[in-house]
Amino acid sequence: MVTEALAANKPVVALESTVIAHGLPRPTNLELAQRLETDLRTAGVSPATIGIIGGELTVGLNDEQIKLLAEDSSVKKISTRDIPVAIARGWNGATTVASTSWIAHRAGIRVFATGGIGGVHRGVLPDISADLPELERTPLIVVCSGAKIVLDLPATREWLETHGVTIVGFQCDEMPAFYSRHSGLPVDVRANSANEVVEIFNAQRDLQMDTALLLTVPVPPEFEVDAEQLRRVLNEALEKAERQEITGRDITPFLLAQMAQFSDGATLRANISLLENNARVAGEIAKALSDTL
Ligand code: PSU
Ligand code: MN
Repeated sequence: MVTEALAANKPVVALESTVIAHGLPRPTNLELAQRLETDLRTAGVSPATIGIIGGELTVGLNDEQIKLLAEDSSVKKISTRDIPVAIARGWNGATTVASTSWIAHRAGIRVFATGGIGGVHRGVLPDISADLPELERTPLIVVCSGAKIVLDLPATREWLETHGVTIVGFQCDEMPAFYSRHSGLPVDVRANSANEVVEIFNAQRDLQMDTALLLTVPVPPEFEVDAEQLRRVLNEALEKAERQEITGRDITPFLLAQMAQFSDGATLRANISLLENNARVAGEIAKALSDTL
């Protein structure tokens, strides 16, 4: 179905699966994954949730495959470096922003919706998500609510600037900070409509630039987490991660789960709301883009 929609230049939006398998608690994760797909279909857009099933890159997971990734705890978190291993070993894997982008672009998809991208982590050991270099070399529109609040946001913003990734604020001037609408960091340009976003993306393509266009959309105001509460639960989560020496691919899921617990679900509600909203905006962009093809 995704292949047919792409061949006919119909709107398609890619969705990642790490957020389903490792970013949200059960059973919320499965409900959300299904709702994102239903909402996109209702809006006249083909959803393409991406993951790895039995060692096969799968663009447009079916209901049963989404259920598997949501419920089976042996499912691995697959970033770009893990793709060849997952293929060779026949694994089931959930794909991150980095690996989803890599796969989506090669399938001919142009628009991808997620929650918050990875970036430069806080702390002394340089830990930089593979999401960033993938944004540098993959010509996609990535719709997100900025980088995850657990990261070093100024350093992440600088990295994107150095590597030539254009950050477009969707109806905002400030880069959102995932659960918060504010980071104090500017976007490169504001776009007030889907058409304005598409114009910039098409200019990048005409120039044969291979960088992604990072479109940042703030969390809907009614679900934004209060700044003081956010600071408190983030510090608690960071301290706990340090005490338990959590590192590498485990750190992001750990911090998100801890914050949801410490905030009595406030960060989880924000996460769900921004994922739904970003998918909706991505659908609008995909429709505007397919009108220009
Ligand atoms: N957005 C969310 N929840 C998540 C993620 C994004 O709302 O769990 C995932 C994405 O898949 C992203 C990954 O690529 O976290 C980043 O992990 P790391 O920092 O290990 O690269
Ligand atoms: Mn890392």
